[in-house]
Amino acid sequence: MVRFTAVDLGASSGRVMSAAVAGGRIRLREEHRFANRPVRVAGTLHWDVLALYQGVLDGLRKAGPAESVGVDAWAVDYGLLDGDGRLIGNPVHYRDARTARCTERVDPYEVTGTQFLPFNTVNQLLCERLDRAETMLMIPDLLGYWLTGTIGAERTNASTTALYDVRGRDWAWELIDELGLPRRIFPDFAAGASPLRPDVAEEVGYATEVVKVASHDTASAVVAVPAETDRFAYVSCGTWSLVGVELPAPVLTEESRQANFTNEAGLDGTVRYLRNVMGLWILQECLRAWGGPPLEPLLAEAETARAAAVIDPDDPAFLPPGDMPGRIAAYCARTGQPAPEGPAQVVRCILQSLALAYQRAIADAVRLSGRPVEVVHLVGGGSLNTLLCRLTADATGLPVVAGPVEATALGNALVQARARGLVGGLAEMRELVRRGAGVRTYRPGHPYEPRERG
Ligand code: LFR
Repeated sequence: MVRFTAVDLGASSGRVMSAAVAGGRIRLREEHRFANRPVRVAGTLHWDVLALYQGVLDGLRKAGPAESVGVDAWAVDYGLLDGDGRLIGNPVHYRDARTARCTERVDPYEVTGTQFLPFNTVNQLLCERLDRAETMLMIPDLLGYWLTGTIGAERTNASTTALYDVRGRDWAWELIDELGLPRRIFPDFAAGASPLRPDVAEEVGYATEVVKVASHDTASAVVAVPAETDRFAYVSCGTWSLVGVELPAPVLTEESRQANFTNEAGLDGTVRYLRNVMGLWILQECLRAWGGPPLEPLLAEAETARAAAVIDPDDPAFLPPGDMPGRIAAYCARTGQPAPEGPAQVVRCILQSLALAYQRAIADAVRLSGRPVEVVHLVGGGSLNTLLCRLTADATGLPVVAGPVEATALGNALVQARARGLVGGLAEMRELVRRGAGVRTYRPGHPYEPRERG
């Protein structure tokens, strides 16, 4: 048996998972979970990146020795280092309002293939004073640097900056020049592994190395989609829902730009052709506004609650943290719909609206890419939400295969296993996931088929 450690940082929590690969199977165990609590300081919303790093160290210590470690996290955010390699200030959270002031002045879709999102790295960098900055590191690369002392960029996450040339597979240097951003801050791309710094090895209790995995969490999640053919759509469903297809080459047409589809880099030169749907964030913020009631009873009530209204989850009003039930009511008033009454109806309205947004994104992805789709793979935390899975099957008219829940950590560990020669390309990785993961299939129009594997 060979053990790997997957560090997966999400918008609301960080997780350190052990993955054991043996006998053609992969099994995960959660070793440590810690909250990721953004902090508003003097009006700006920051990530508490040192607390996250501490959580990673605690997790590595608890998990114990492993063949290697991989780090993945959300996209677009970064830390800036000065000439001595020290972090300049705390990274700013992509949900901070600062980018309203500074937005990309050019639209280079044919180069970057990136959808417009107000918080894309490019817009954030245009808000920064960069005179002291020597290096920009995306969050997983920043943590990797602290663990190993080695600086290097990684393509799956770099491709979310809107400063990456998706065909040339390099930073989009001309665009960087055109925007007046300093070339020096964009590090070389690195692959392979680097050993833990000796002081870090001492702190966690063992030496190992950090492998550059597909460090954008969504890229790792797509690696672990248990698809059997290439005719699948995925919904990587957590705080965000990333909805799309996997392609061999980007789609850079004007139609695709207008539909706000992004071409993010996937493993082995694949393209994650997808759209960001606001995701369970809206539900999470409602729960927070209601004082944190348990979700299960609410979901049970929502099963039979009246679907009073439909919202567009991607309305900009739902992006920043805040009073989500109030914003839903305001949206309904604005669009002439009766507002949902009480939490169960609100939950129903959110899930129904998400399922419809998935249907639209999948239909658009199929139309714009020409890739036929026979099944929807719903992975991540949302795959546990039976009602959401059923509504998605009904909205898309396609079977929804839900799971694995921890697709991201699995994808992270699988790339490490490959670095050790334990598994081959994507098809083999997915085969391994199919053998190990419990998945459940939901067919349109049926409550669900209790077909569990694994
Ligand atoms: C999901 C994700 C999305 C990205 C968003 C912001 O966790 O990484 O792919 O668009 O977070 O970084």
